[in-house]
Amino acid sequence: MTSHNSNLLSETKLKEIFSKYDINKDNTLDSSELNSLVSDVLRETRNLKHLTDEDNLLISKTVEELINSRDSDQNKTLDWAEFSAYYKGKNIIEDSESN
Ligand SMILES: [Ca+2]
Ligand SMILES: [Ca+2]
Repeated sequence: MTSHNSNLLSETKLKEIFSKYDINKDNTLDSSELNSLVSDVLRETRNLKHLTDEDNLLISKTVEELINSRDSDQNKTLDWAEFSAYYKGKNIIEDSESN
């Protein structure tokens, strides 16, 4: 049994998340794809069933900030390199202690 003190997901798992939310499979996450990712993360981490207007506002703000700060090539989407750099810099997803 191995336990990690770090909350970081493995790169494999992170890649799974990336492709799961990459709905149109263009290998980048656009703002609407990021929106559903951030929504799910928020729901999971706060154990929410429904998101309030306030939550949705927070989500779109987060997505906007994400793109503004992490979109190095400024094409308004986050590719894998941009996304993983973001994740490593700022832990948005907590490890769910899955076995
Ligand atoms: Ca996409
Ligand atoms: Ca980009």
